[in-house]
Amino acid sequence: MNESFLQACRGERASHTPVWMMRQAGRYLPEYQKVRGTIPFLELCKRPELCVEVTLQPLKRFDMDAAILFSDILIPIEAMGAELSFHEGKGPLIANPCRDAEAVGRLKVAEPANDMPFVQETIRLLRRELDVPLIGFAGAPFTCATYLIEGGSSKFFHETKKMMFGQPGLFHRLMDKISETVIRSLRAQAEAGAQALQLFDTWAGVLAPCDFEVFALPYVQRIFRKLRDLNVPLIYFANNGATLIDLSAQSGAHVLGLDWRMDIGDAARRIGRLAVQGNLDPLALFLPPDELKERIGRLLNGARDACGHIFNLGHGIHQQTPPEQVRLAVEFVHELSAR
Ligand code: 1CP
Repeated sequence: MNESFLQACRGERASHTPVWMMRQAGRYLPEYQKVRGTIPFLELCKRPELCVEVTLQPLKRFDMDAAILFSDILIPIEAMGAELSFHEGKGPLIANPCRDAEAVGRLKVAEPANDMPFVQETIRLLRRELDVPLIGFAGAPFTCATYLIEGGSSKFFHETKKMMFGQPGLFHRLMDKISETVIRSLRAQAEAGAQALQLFDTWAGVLAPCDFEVFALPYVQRIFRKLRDLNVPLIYFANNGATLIDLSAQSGAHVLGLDWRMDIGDAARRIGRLAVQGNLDPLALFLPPDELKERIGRLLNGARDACGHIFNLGHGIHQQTPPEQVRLAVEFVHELSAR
């Protein structure tokens, strides 16, 4: 078993800086497109043998140091009672957005063993195949809440903020239910064999720090507090989170994921004993190889004093990324960080 990822999460020195990439299984790979050509996305997420195949696709091509479960942050949302569908080019849609007390009351706290058993089954199957650690994940409560309240993706988060500011009590009740679902989902994933857990807070960056502190962070803290006993690394990724970094450092995570907008060395100095994960601009994968290598070298150097560094992108891989560039980036990280 290649332990470099888990070592870096614990702040231990590994033989090289471990690397994986957000959305490493996905639409930039022709073999993923081939599977997707036969089945809609949401159905794919519910077929363990296909989720295993898709999770393994990037690991067959590239020397990644960790695998991430193929699933989606909206799976537990559907399990709570959201009428979820995905539309080509439009992203997720929820037919019954959750905007009043009745709707919040109707949502249930999901029970992973009954409501999403395919996730745990995928993990059990994957663990038999993998020789790198497997990362499980969930959406952070605020990010999940935006999808539930807006009814899909959003640009201005009008409905979310209307509830947050206008009916804070109701918003907190919704966050309670989501958080309990996330806790159960992540616990079930770890019990099935996930060796690290990441919370994706994709939309945290649309909040002012004062609102993040009141409406989002306490739930992240609760989730990590309740999962500490699992003894697996806990990773918090707040996208567009440069202004939230000092607060994020109080989340209870062992590792902070960073987007590319912040300097990794500055972030590492500010967060002290936590490990960092990140943070190459995903579009840097389009650079000519020599410039890509130079940039990766600078990033590794910037993170040299961090208490553990896991190399990653600052957000998900873009669909148009040439797979060959991903292979090169992984090679450069390993070559330049070999100790
Ligand atoms: O058409 C397709 O094939 C679907 C594309 C796709 C894929 C490959 C979606 C739809 N989700 C996924 C997989 C996925 N999603 C993974 C596992 C794969 C991996 O990382 O290797 C993970 C971890 C996610 C998590 C996820 N889903 C997030 C958080 C991370 C992030 O990118 O910020 C979010 C916000 C989603 C929601 C989602 N899923 C898919 C879409 C189109 C969206 C909406 C994004 C938006 O609102 O803009």
